[in-house]
Amino acid sequence: MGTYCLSPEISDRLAETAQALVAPGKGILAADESNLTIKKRFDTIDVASTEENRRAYRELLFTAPEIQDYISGVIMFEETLGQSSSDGRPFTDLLKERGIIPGIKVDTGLTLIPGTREEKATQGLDGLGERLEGFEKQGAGFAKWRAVINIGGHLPTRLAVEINAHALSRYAALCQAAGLVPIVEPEILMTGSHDADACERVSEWVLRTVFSELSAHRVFLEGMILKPSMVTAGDTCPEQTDVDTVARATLRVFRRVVPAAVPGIAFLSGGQSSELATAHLNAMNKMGPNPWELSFSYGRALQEQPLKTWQGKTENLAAAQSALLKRSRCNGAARYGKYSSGME
Ligand code: 5MM
Repeated sequence: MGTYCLSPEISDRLAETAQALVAPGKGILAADESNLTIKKRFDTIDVASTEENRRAYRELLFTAPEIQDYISGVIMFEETLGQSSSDGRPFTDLLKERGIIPGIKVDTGLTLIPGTREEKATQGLDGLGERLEGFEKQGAGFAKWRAVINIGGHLPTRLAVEINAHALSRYAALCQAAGLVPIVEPEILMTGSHDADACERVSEWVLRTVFSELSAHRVFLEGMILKPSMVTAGDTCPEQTDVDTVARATLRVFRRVVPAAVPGIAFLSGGQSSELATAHLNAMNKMGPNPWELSFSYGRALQEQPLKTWQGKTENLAAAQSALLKRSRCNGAARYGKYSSGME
């Protein structure tokens, strides 16, 4: 009964897709900014967040030459999943033709957990089963749901950890029933003055709770991807840790808690600089062998440079695409522990 109630066809497909997402040398481009978030990003380059500008920017990313050598999948926002390139090709088809798996963010954002000090739960479970079936028909091969945990004072509370682990697991089980690989993203925010030890303790606790709930919800581990944050000090902590210390602490936690049946761990960048996110991934892969693939699913750490280069101007398109290719190539090398600052 290795796959619970999934048919062999579905479980084989899930395992195959999960493995393809963390194929050697490749990782995931997180381009699933909601309209509120992409507006914040566009504000930094003085570009209006119109539907056409959002579409044009995503087209720039998805058509960047050669990225298919380093990018296995792209996570999109619902609006983007239904959009097409300027020559009329649906983004889902365009990506598939390039050998890149289209993915979809299915959570609908955060809401305050009553009775807590600003802790959040992720919304989107109502009607999710039907929505997932629709996304699968639209061409998505995987989905993503992000839970957010804060460290600081008495946070996180047990309530916040349990609510979030439960929702992630309900989502993951629903995805697999619809034939989509769930990316399970419990993000422990870097915001705050906590030290790396506090992050390590909370990371272990959160991940243990998540895997216990995933098991209770009969999630097929071979058909999922974990998307966690790394073990770092908070962004305003006076004692920042060096690259090897981050890599060692992160691996210590994951080796204790993440079952070897999970095919891959694809880290988020969480506000780290592009170069540091690459260096951390590289250090962890150098410290292998590990039981799972260690990969990336970066948003800002892949897009910051292309966005800055683009500035909303057609004449900057090729340069912006080169910037994305460069970051993708650096992270592709980090998948083998072969990145060096000289590549910058
Ligand atoms: C694109 O950012 C995602 C969340 O967007 P919304 O807040 O608009 O829903 C986020 O889940 C992202 O996919 C991951 O955190 C990875 O992005 P970073 O920038 O942390 O690598």
